[in-house]
Amino acid sequence: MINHDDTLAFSGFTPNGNPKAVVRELRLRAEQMHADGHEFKVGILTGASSCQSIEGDLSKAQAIKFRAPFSTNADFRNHCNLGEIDYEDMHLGHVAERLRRGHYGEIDMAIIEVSALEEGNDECRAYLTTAGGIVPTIVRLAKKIIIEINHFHSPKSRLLHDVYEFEEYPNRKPIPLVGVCDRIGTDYVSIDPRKIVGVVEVNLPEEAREFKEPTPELTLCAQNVVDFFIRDMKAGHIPSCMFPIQSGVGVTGNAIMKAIGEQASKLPPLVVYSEVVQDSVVDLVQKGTILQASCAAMTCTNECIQKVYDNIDFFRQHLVIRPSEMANSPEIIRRLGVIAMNTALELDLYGHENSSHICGSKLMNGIGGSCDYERNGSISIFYTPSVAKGGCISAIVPMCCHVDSTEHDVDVIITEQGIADLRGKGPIRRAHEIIENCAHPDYRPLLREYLTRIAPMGHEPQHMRAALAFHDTFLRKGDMRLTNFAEYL
Ligand code: 0RQ
Repeated sequence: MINHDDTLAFSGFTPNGNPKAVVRELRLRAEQMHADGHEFKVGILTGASSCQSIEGDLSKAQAIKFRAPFSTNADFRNHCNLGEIDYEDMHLGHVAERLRRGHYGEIDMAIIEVSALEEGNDECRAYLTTAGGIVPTIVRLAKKIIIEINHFHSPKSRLLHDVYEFEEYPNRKPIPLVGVCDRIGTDYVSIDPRKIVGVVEVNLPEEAREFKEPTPELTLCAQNVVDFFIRDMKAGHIPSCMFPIQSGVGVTGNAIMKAIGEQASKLPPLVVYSEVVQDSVVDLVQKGTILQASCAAMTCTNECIQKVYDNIDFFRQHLVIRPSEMANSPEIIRRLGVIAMNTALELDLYGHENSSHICGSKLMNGIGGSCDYERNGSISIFYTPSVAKGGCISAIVPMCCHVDSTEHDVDVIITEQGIADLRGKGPIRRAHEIIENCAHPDYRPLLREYLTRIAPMGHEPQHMRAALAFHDTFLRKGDMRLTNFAEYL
């Protein structure tokens, strides 16, 4: 039923909630087709990143033609950087809308994972598992649908979901969500039974990620995040009840949330409005440190997911899973005053941020939902350790080699060195704040030299040959500390 050149859309958001069985068979079919001398490549759309079976194994099988909107998979990254895959790195909050408006063409097949399916003549009700993603939209638009009923998930997962699809322009109404755990939709996704061409019953765990333990640098970053909250509350910028917080996916985001939890006695009870909740947030919800959490996916380990199912009567009162266009909606993020916190690969002297490309060309992951939140949050924070690769890379550079969030969308930068508060400051004051508070001491002399001697003129000074000297030196000599600006003058 799946053919070369088809566009496939999957349930899931991050490695959770993805279908697992059909995609594994699809990879075998692709390999067989290639061995028989036939072309076989498909387009793949998901809510966010997905799992090894979808984007890792299919890219290794050279079976992906097009992919959107996000990936965190190392194999996918490698094949993308070989130029084999047409990858649109796209704001997650925009994907459902782009689908409705036809920018990805027709969806030939939607493949979705559910914990239960209620069949009816005119409507089937599908109960989602650990993610909301883009499912309401893809099942409505797809020509055909395959459903995987995965008995690994408790049918009680339905109690976590709030399914709601936005109306399309010009008829869109205000989205009536005013509280983090409000529910404005249904607990099921409605499916036209005439489109269902297959139902597969499986019992397969999530291809979930394990997280590394926080490094001392990340623990210091988290301490600085807490100090920033306390400072801003004292200054009256953040109300004493706090704003809801968002934290990005990944090792750093998980470690920061865990460490914030450990410092929780210094803060009022927290509320999370984010696209993902990871193990750290679920643990904090259970402890009562986090009162409410809303997300598009539980990006959690299998043990953590089972814990949620085992305590569903508790978690259903504190945790809601939504479609990604809702979780990442600018309207809601702005209304709730969410504090956005995401991880940067690098930031420049004026606050431009890069989280997606290394040395200008090589894809890391993508922007995911980071810009949905950073652009629309009440406070936009990026954190990162000040150096990477044993100190050979500085996270603070004269000019970013690729920009994801611009200086206009970055309020605060936090590293293990300290906090740079960019609000209310022009470019030069920003640059001093970033160098003195966030750059690693090994790089401060070089950055000061760049700002005062190399690029001293203009409103936002940059020297067009030396601006990327850190990156060029890293590519040539493997260590940004060896930068010699004289070579670029
Ligand atoms: O590599 O471990 O080999 O030394 O980058 O990656 O440790 O996996 O950390 O999971 O927090 O990822 C920005 C990629 C961080 C992620 C990024 C190297 C460093 C290390 C770091 P090693 P880890 P994380 C919304 C949020 C964009 C999307 C987003 C990301 C590895 O957070 O994809 O925010 N963000 N989504 O050594 C070269 C540099 C580097 C560098 C670090 N400047 N150059 N390598 N590294 N800085 C959620 C959703 O969208 C669902």
